[in-house]
Amino acid sequence: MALACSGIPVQIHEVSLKNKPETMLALSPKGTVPVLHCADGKVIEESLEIMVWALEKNDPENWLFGYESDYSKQLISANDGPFKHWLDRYKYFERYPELSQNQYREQAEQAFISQLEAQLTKGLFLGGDQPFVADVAIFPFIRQFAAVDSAWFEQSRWSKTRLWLKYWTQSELFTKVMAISK
Ligand SMILES: N[C@@H](CCC(=O)N[C@@H](CS)C(=O)NCC(=O)O)C(=O)O
Repeated sequence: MALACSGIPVQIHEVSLKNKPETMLALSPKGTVPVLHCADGKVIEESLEIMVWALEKNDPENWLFGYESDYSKQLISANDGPFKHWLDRYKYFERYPELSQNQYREQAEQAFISQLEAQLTKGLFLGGDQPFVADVAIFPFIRQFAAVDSAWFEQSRWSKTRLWLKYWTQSELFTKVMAISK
């Protein structure tokens, strides 16, 4: 979405994580996606860095506003760290029999969803009334969280988070990039 928003043309190569192409591993031995191979040969192998790289070149929606703040960093690291940890267990609870699926969900709610909800009660987006890069970096993970049990999510107490998620998943940009990547 950040690449599309910035208008930078990219070629997308979908890869199978079970059979990673040699060309990808040669560029980025750590073997995770996404990997961006820039025209000047530079390789960027962290999604957030790809977003910032693109937006630093062209940021028509001003998504980088507030990005350097401690709040923004805390939010993104809470997503990438504790929330992702509990989300994986909530999604794949069969692999982690120590707790029940509901207990994993509760951990994810406590670790992060409650913070998002409090924030989204103050403004429509995580940074206030305008979207910024953290909204775009985080919502795909909340989409995954919601999709584990959408009937539960729809009736949960997280009404502001639900609205915010709907905004992003129904946005023109998301619809466009999902169609491109199919
Ligand atoms: N912090 C990295 C995480 C990348 C990541 O872990 N991607 C997953 C897919 S969503 C992956 O490539 N996993 C490697 C594998 O499953 O072998 C980023 O944001 O780019």
